[in-house]
Amino acid sequence: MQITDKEYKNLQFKLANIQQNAIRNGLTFSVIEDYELIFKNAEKLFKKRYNSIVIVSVVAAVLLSIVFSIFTVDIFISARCLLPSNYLVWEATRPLANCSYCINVTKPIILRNVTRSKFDKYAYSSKPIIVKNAIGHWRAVKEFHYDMFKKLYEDTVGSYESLEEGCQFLNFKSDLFTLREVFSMPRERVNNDPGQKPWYVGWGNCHQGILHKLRKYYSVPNFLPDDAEYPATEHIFMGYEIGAVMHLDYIERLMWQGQVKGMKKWSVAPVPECEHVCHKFKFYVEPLDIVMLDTRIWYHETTIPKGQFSITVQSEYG
Ligand SMILES: O=C(O)CCC(=O)C(=O)O
Ligand SMILES: [Fe+2]
Repeated sequence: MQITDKEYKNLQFKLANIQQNAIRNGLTFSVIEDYELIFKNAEKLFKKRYNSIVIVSVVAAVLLSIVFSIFTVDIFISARCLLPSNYLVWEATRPLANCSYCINVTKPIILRNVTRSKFDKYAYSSKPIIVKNAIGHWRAVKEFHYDMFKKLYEDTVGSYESLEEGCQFLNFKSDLFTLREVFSMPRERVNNDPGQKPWYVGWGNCHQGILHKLRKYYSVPNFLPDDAEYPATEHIFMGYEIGAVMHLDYIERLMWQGQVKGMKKWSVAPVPECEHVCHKFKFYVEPLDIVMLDTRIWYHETTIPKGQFSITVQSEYG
């Protein structure tokens, strides 16, 4: 049972009155002591209530900080906005992984000259895979540049608007919040000249006109399984140094990524329930490689080595 401040004050006032009347009417101290006992009990009740206020405040503070951390984690972790709005809740409630996908895996499987039938046994293994020299035939390798994307977006009506209407723009840790800002940077920053802040961004090519044009520069790897399904759009990631912080992706399929330009360092780690049997490790993806990773169960973080400018085309299969 708890009493309010007001009730406590009232009780105190009434008890004080009774006590004074009692003394005035010549009542003995033992009766007064009884009243004092009631007082003390009332005080205890008040303290109890005070304690519960403290407990409630502490719980509220903890909850608020969780909400705050979820919010900030959301900002920093979102590698693709396909993530749930509440990353920590999703991570805490996702089904536990069967660790066979990472047992004895300490580096990616390296494949060369891969055909669909050769790739078949790896396709859904969820093991990290690099296919070397897989995109040398893409026009993107020669023609993807910052200026090429800038021109394409500036010349296409509704291109920027498509990114404001549900298409994904990811600034990772850069201070650039729209593609318009990315394509308005001073030349020194574009080139990451000494003293400039490095930048790294990604976006979905959802505008139909842009998608149609960009798909002429690359193609879905032809060794992916016959029956695989693909999303309706791809993502472009480009920039210097920064990369993505450690995260899991909330996506439907496995990830593939063509490394069009520059090198990218990947740090991957198993999910916590597999940490006792699996290991984290790092690897580099070189220009013309395709990397495949089940980003739903491999934590991953990326960085672009200093001096490199990375451009990748990224999508999913499954
Ligand atoms: O390529 C990157 O820098 C990050 C990619 C990523 O997080 C992903 O493909 O899921
Ligand atoms: Fe990711």
